[in-house]
Amino acid sequence: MTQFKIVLVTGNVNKKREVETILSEYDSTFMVEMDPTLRKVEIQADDIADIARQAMLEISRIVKPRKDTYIVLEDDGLYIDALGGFPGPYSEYVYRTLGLDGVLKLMNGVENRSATFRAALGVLTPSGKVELVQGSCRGRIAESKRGKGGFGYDPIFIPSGYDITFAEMSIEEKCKISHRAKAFRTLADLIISGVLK
Ligand code: ITT
Repeated sequence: MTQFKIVLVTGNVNKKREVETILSEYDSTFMVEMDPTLRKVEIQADDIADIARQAMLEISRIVKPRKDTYIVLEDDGLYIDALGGFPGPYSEYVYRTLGLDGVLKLMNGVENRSATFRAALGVLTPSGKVELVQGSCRGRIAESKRGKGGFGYDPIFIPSGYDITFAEMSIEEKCKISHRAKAFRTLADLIISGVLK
């Protein structure tokens, strides 16, 4: 059976750990590695899909496609309904500046705490095409930070159907339902079925 290589373009080792966990569902069909020589250059845009696609187009100019190898980068965003989708494409900047406490402050007294975590994958296929794959996870913003696992916004995001935050879950539990899990499972199925060549 063919083994496919997934080369992640990310500076975030938590993403690699989670992608490995997600793709372990497919036994040893996928091998996951990070390429520290590749950089995700982010344009300013309102849509994480545009950011991911553009960043992969940049990479496709300098990287030679390889047999059975998929180069993948990911742009994520937390979209809070009551804030008109903020921070969305600015999630990384807001995390670094306002931080989780700042986001909780913005949500002080706000009744509608619904939010969606979105992942947009920019993919360079073995035949040199740039494709986009997306996944999302609906949930709500917690009243306070909870849990020690995960990374980023995990301590304040409670996925739908749960009473605990992503940070209170095991990595296996988060990787069953997260935005990343949905996007990477879709990607895996497209690769295995031969749609993404
Ligand atoms: P890259 O090097 O891959 O860009 P990053 O951590 O900067 O890594 P993004 O720009 O895609 O990732 O993510 C935007 C923000 O959302 C950033 O602050 C992340 O920490 C956060 N984030 C992404 N995925 C998350 C997840 O599964 N749980 C919690 N926060 C997440």
